[in-house]
Amino acid sequence: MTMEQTKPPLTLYLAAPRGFCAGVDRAIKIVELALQKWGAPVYVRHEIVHNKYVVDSLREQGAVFVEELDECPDDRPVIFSAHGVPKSVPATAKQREMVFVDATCPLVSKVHMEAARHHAEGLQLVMIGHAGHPEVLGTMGQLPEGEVILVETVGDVADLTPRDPGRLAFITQTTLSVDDTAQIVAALQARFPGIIGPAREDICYATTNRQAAVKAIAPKIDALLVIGAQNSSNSKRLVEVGRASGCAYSQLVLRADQIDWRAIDGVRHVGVTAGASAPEVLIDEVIDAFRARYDVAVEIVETAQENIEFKVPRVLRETA
Ligand code: 0CH
Ligand code: SF4
Repeated sequence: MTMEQTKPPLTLYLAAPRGFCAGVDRAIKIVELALQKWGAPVYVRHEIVHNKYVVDSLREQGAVFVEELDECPDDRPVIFSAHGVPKSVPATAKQREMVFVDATCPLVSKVHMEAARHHAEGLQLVMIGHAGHPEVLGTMGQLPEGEVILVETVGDVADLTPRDPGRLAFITQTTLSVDDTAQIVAALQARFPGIIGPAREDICYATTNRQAAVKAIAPKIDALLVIGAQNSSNSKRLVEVGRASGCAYSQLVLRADQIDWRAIDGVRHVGVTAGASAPEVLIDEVIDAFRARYDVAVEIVETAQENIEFKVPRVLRETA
């Protein structure tokens, strides 16, 4: 009997869509093109996207990752991450006459513009999001202090003390749980019936699609692996969606070496997906790790097709 025949059978259900979204693709391209155009080092304020593998490979090509602009010299280009930055950051870069490229996802910038529009109409804003997340800091930082109040949970809605309860609008982080956010929006609308906002929320197409795909595979599987980083909000939400959809074992893994094989021993139906910042090469690595241990059948469960692409900023277009 060959080794191949002794491997136990296992079906891997691959969620589609999974992995890179258009905003992540563009942000990584911006760093690569900046390195081509200006040479190393190119500074990047915050992890361009929340994935150590991506960050390490760009670092090898000459990118230098920092948390704040004051860690960058005046005479080297700096890129702002996909999550967006407070208004003060490009303003300071301009003052210092730095070359900078903003890799904020256009769908995050859209929320920034929504916030500015409501503010111009004299409304105070409520932002649904996670405290301390760079996207939340960037979006809240579009407006003066006190103009955006953060709520994280349904419970927070009861504690809100707005300036004028009749003059409110809401916005959201783009990478939240669709279901949890719907509940917070409902609580806001119940307490402030006149509150203005988007049709549902500002969660982007990629986040929505990846969560829907997890819901579709959940009934078929006994374990879910989400490939993504611990600081990746959208990836963590996929783990929660898996659990809420009935998959008791739902785990985030950065790459194959983090899989707890003992925990899934005996499981024959495993779901695999990846957050918007996880590269496909890490998904392949996970599939290969399963193939080394099991006789694997792969089934793709596709719930949507994505063909969105965002252009890189003009300054890098001819380099592209
Ligand atoms: O999910 P978060 O926002 O933590 O970020 P990520 O993992 O880098 O994914 C890309 C989203 C960037 C901004 O929406
Ligand atoms: Fe843009 Fe959505 Fe991707 Fe964030 S997750 S970078 S908002 S497409």
